[in-house]
Amino acid sequence: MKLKIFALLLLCLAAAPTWAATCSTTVTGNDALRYDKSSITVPKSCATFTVTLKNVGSMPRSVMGHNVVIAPAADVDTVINDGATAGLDHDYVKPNDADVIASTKLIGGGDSASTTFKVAALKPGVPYEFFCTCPGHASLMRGKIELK
Ligand code: CU1
Repeated sequence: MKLKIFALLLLCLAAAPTWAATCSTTVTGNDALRYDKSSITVPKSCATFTVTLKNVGSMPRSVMGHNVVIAPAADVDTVINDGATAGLDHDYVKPNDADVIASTKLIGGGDSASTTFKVAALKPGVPYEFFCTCPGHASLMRGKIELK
């Protein structure tokens, strides 16, 4: 009996690290206009959350650049259009765009970039998405942000 309790205690201790929320994630983007994730879970218990993008393709930023931009689902089209106007020099994101929660730089093959945002910026009940604002990419490079 005592041995069983001891074994259970050991199991609990082994599981302990999984209790802490992970406040970051990595997403890859490739030359076929694909992220490796269709959704990103952001734990409510995190103060901040970091998304790292790795462009695993081989083409330069001006040809097959990718970024990760996070915005309310309702504002995605506006953010993409404003980004196209802002152009490559601004990573296809309008400077100080109030609709944008977070955005990485636009990166080419072999590069990586991160963005960190305050989780409190995500309002409960509002659907958010992550997407690439390089013109034409978001039709394939788009996923959901899930606040949990
Ligand atoms: Cu892209």
